[in-house]
Amino acid sequence: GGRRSGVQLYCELKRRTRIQTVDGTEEPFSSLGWARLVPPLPLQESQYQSCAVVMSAGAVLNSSLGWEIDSHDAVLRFNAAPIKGFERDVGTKTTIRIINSQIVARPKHQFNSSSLYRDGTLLVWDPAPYSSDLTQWFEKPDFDLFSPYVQQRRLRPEQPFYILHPEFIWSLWDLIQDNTEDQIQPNPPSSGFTGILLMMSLCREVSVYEFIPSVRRTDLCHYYERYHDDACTLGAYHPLLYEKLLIQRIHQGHQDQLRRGKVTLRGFRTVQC
Ligand code: NCC
Repeated sequence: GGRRSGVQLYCELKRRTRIQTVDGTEEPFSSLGWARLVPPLPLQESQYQSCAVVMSAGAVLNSSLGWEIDSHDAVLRFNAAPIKGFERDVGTKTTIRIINSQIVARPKHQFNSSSLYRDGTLLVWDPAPYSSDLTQWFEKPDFDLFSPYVQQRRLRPEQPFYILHPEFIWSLWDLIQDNTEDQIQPNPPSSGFTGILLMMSLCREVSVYEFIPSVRRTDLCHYYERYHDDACTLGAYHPLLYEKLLIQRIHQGHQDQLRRGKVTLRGFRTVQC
């Protein structure tokens, strides 16, 4: 895959991005009665006007972006990223939270009891092997997300909670590889990239904060933790650097917006290709 214009790239992303969740229609989930376990309203049917995607990067600290983030109709956050104590920089609203399977499986995150995971819609994903069948994945996920998922659905059926389909995750990886000159590592895209494409599908307009590093760029990994590692921003396991290069190419705003840490993207619904 060679380098193409921003418009061509955008249109390819639009054409190939199809949100898919585990909906209980496929084995082994159909036999287990998951069609009645998953939320009745498909995720794909949510629609928003303006959306903010808030990355967890350390460079969010002292950004004073909170008011701007809150001015969007929907706000997407990731994993264990908190609001409390950081309102000035990250805002106060959470509409959707994407978590990886470590969050639901590892005791240290206290998924069942922590108030972090009570608000809004939850989406969990697990790095299933590329093109593995769902039964193999169900029997041997990277981190066991299935039992906590079932438990949570029974405990709090009113909170929309979905499992992102591995085919959706890997179709995004294919998109990155097909638009990158280098061979990228066969690891799934980061939660951040998945979240951006998800919101481009659900929203008319998307503001992404601190995915493309701003002038505040730092080796502080997360705004909420004293842990320093440049790999958080540039990528080690995830093809993060390549994800960032793609998103930068479809940015709609000015160059100085990028320096402030903001990428503006049009929702797929608003663009005719
Ligand atoms: O760090 P993480 O992601 O939770 O961050 C969410 C998304 O924000 C973007 N990001 C983050 C930090 C940074 N300095 N720059 C950034 O651009 C990325 O797009 C990132 O996806 C994940 O993707 O799920 C990840 O999760 C963590 C970790 O599992 C969770 O935080 C739970 O503790 C991963 N770290 C480890 O497993 C050690 C990380 O690799 C990816």
